[in-house]
Amino acid sequence: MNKLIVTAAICGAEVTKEQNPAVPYTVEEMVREAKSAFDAGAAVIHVHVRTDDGTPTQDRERFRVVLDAIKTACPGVILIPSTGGAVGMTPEERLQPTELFPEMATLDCGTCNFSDDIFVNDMPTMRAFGKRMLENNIKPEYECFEIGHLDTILTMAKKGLVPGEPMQFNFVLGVPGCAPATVGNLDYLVRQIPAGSTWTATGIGRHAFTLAAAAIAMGGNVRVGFEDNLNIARGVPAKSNGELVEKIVRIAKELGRGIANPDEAREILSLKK
Ligand code: KMH
Ligand code: ZN
Repeated sequence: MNKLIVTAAICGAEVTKEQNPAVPYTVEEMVREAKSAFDAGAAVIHVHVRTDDGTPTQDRERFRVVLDAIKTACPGVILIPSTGGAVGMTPEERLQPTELFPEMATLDCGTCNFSDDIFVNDMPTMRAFGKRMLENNIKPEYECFEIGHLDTILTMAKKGLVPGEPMQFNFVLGVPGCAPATVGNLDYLVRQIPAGSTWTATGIGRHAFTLAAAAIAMGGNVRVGFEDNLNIARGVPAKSNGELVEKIVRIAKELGRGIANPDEAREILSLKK
């Protein structure tokens, strides 16, 4: 089994300081949270950005400042800026971080309910995002919230509309309104992906650590962080993203999985050095 790649989704677009005071908004807070996760063993940071008052934004210059600051604080770390942004943003708004030529970025694989909202990723949007990633030589992390999302993106890859193999999938399970975070669902999805692909599991809320434990045992990779889960245990707010990553590292060590550093993660993800 490959070493485990741990991704920290440090901020997200929906969670707030009211829910957990450690949720980062400012550049300094973003760096603090990224570094806590990196020092604990995260090789990858999934980045959303906010204005200082916490409002989600996809502003290219805000991304530039935050990504540069995290790179300085966390040498070698792999950064995956979000092209999902927050529900309600336009595709053009969401695509801004791709203008910075990151080595990876998320590409969301279909429309779905998202709690009380609808997260729109219709076919024209996905084609535009695929085209941009092909043009800018960006490796997508394919975010699948639903079973059908995987089939959609595999069909697009076959047609050359999005970057193809080796593909990296993130199965985000447990978003209210989407596929539940069960081991059965994860197993079903993993069985459909092409040989040579890599995958990550993200369990939302109270499912974060159970789904992570299953993914670690199955040979996949794990994402945790405030975007997905604010608590270190039921009813106990995590002090930092680093504390969430530390728990994953402990579980992995107990199960005999080593932790990939950024160089090893680049190798596993077939990224250019
Ligand atoms: N904020 C969610 C609506 C992504 O980063 O690509 C979408 C999201 C996915 O977080
Ligand atoms: Zn995200």
